Amino acid sequence: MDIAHDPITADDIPSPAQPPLIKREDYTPYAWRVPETALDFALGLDQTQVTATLKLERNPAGEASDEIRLNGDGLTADRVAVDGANITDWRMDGPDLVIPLSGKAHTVEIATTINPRTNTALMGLYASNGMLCTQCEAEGFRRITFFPDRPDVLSTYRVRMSGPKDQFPILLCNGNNTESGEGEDGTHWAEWHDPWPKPSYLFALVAGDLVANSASFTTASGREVECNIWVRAEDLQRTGHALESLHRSMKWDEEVFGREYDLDLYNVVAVSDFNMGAMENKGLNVFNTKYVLADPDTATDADFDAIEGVIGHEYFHNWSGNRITCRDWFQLSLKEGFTVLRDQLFSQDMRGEAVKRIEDVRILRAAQFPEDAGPLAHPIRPDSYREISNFYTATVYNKGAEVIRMMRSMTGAERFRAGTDLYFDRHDGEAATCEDFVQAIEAGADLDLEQFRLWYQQAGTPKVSVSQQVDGDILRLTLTQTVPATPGQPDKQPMPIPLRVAVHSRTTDSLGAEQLIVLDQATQVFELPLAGPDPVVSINRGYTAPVIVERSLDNADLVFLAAHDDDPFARYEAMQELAVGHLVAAASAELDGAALAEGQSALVDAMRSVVTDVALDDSMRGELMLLPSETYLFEAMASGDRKADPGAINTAREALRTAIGQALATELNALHVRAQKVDFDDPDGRGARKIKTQALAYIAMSDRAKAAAMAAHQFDHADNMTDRQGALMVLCGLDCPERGERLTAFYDRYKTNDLVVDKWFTLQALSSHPDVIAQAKQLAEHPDFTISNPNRVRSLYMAFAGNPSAFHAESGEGYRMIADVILALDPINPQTAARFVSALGRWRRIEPKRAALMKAELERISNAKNLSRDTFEQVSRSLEG
Ligand code: 0A1
Ligand code: ZN
Repeated sequence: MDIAHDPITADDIPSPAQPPLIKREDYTPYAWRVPETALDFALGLDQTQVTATLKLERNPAGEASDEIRLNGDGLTADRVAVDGANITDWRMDGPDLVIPLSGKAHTVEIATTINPRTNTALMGLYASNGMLCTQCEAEGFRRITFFPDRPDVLSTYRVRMSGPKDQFPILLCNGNNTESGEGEDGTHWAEWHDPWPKPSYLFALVAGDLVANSASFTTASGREVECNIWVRAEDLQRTGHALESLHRSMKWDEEVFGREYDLDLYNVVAVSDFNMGAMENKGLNVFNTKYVLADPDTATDADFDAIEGVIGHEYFHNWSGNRITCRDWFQLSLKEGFTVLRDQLFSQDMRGEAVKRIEDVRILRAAQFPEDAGPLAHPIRPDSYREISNFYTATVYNKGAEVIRMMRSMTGAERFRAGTDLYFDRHDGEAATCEDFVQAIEAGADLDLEQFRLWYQQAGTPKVSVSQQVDGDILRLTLTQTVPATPGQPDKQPMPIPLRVAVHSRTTDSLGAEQLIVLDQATQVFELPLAGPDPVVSINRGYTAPVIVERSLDNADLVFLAAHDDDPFARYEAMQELAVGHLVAAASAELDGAALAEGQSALVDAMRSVVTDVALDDSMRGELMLLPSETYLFEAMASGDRKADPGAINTAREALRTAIGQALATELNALHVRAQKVDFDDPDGRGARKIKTQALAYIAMSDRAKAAAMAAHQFDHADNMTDRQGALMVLCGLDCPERGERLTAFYDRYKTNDLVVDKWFTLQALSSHPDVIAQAKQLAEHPDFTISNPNRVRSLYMAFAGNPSAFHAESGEGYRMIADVILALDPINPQTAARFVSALGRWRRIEPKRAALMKAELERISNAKNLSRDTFEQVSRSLEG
């Protein structure tokens, strides 16, 4: 099944200002194969000389031609040789090198010179903190040397690297270190060989002054793998958790997916300048320090969890991504969606399923739902792009994972495993497509996915509306699905939506048995057995489908589900539904005084049972205590003709938090006191830390002075970062002397630790303090602020853009600040700059006054000269009709 495309669109008409649109349907195999690649690097921070030797053979599947096109980006060739003889009849076509080449097989040698120090885009070979490292996904390798820089050209690499030994004592590359030695004038060299054919995006090289935390792992078949976490010497004592997480990931993948590691060496290097979280280069992962370094004094429980998740993610890519890679970048979700699912299942097994599932759904709703409802919406397998970096999105990653999770929900874990086994068997060593994956699951797990393929084609979050009717001892559940129109896709077809459901009885307190139903038509009626009178339907339990369920349940039914449902996710969901219903109605001025009071009191009752339920584990309690975020409420409010009103949502949400804080003052105080007594190492310590800050945040809504004193006390006596940061977060929202004092104390204590200084910026940029805009402006002038480090930029400006009361300030000042940062960052680091555009891109769903201000900022950016391809694409999509 395919979605109809217009025969010709404005996108097809080339314009000098528009980077070309690359289309999935235009895929053709490359004309040459590159079975072997040899690279020689003479390393220097200001000048690195690269000599690439490519063994080439005709690809029988490729088109015949009498030349070869090698991708480049900002390169010039110092020398080109074919079969050992220098040639001069090569030409440049834009950034690419084109060499006349006929016949069947040749060796091409190309020399280039690059300057890592001036590489501020952090793609290709660049300098970070005096070391050299690479980032090649998606198209960074072409900034190092001319090459067919596309994922379907697989090659084995032999690499020689040399450089000054004092500056770069450690020389790392993919695969195994085959030889090393000393050179002249204080240089040394190392040779590396990676036996596994790989695409260029998985190439990596690191040279620097690093030390390793090492421990070997014995695989299921008894092979020893040396695992190293490489960092700067001062960070060594904060690498234990990453190393343990790596070992846990290796074991888990053997046990759960039957996948064993395939080299004798696994290196992870932490770098402070990195555009994303981490990168799965074969045998040499490069990580943002944020996802490696942790100890209880400097990292929160959430940081520890994120490290475990990202270490797992990159490790799992060794099979889902490296052994089987993508045919082209439209297939990105093949490796990313599947690997996110694998890392989610891993973390569920390590930390408990319920809380992890709630966290993942929260991320999906916060990051992916707005994307799917806005101008940047795209299917998990996009149809076109101008800059592939813009498609490393929550849709490709997180919705991609949900789509594969649905397959697993429909088959059960065992059959799903048979499907993934077949996928790994069939496609090992290949560059595959999403269609290959679907076919393997169909055959291996015995599941018909014909209609399910629509999930790969159609963008937009489906809505499922629910109505029910009792007929004797059965309940007729009528479900209707609609998939909203998205850019380029006005009409949608119904998709299979697997939903775990149960029918409970409120009056008899009995819980119905769970079953899986699959809604695959526009409207469908399901007959379900009743468990007793007053049926209450629990639907999408465990969040089996990434959809929005629309129904109007009585508050009493929702309170019942929140307190009694046997599915923990359903309890959480009922709490959220109760809060969303109330807050959207309140923000839309649909409630009179009595209705407002009734809604608040239902939520206060539900929250009371959450706060006081002794049977509830604190980690789960912490989830249930969280109200839906303002961003999620915007999505819920912006429906049909109704626009989101950030000011009204903020007012309604703050009023509800105040009501909860006031009504439950005693219970919240007791909760905080109890949690404060739990020791750090206690098995219940994590849960206690989570709820203590939640309790403080509510107390701050009703008694600011008391909360300030309690938070200052928590801060002063904290023996870990979770408590310290939690207390400081609460203080940051208050206008009190304790705020400034503790912010200074925090900075003074951690000023030499970049990751903690990032937290210090974030806490202030995220705060609900009335002067947050002025404070953020001041922070941009702080000596520790630099626009060239992505972590630091995100710590201030991503946090600010995610702070609704700051970003959506009525004056438009928040929008202006984000547009200014995009314009300032674009020439330095376009990839990171473009990531800020989506915040402004939501203008169509916001009330008219703010929408006009947001749009004006997008227009200001689009009028700027020499915009990068990255920012150009995001801004133009955001402005298009
Ligand atoms: N494949 C990596 C993500 C990644 C993508 C692009 C990058 O370029 C800056 C870096 C990392 C992952 O999924 O972890
Ligand atoms: Zn990934």
